[in-house]
Amino acid sequence: SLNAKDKAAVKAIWAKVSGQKDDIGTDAVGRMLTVYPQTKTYFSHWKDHSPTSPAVKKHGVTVMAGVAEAVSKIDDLKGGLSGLSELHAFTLRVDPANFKILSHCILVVMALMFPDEFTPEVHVAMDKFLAAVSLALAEKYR
Ligand code: ZNH
Repeated sequence: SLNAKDKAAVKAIWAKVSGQKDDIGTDAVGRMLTVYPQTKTYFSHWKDHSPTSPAVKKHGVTVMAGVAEAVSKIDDLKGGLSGLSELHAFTLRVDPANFKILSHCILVVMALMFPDEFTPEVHVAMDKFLAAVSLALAEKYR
């Protein structure tokens, strides 16, 4: 799980990138739908799944608002994200395997957008953080 050093590294990189979180989210969701097209099934009501579509942008903004909330609740992700976990488990019925896929896309986009900041230390801390977020989001599934 996340140690004090990981948490500090996540907070530090988030302070640098959060101003561009909407762009990170849009690119990450666009890549998720393009690279892993099976993820489109959850968004079958959208007219356009291309990376530049307004629906992709809107959902990118939404997802990164969730990530921002997770950073603010980094000391209690399971408690802090329990409502979001219930939504994904019972209402949206998203297969939790997809959390890993989106996490991967977020990491790729951060590395591309912030190549100098994305050191191996930041990489491992963000990877552990997104895995912990995914675990917290999967908490309510049964
Ligand atoms: Zn999710 C929604 C977050 C992943 C699918 N999301 C959502 C929201 C949020 C989130 C915040 C909103 C809520 C409300 O409204 O209340 N997600 C999130 C996060 C993550 C996620 C943080 C990780 C990291 N999701 C995901 C995935 C998927 C999804 C992977 C699939 C694939 N979500 C979803 C959907 C929705 C959501 C479908 C709904 C949308 C609409 O309605 O529009």
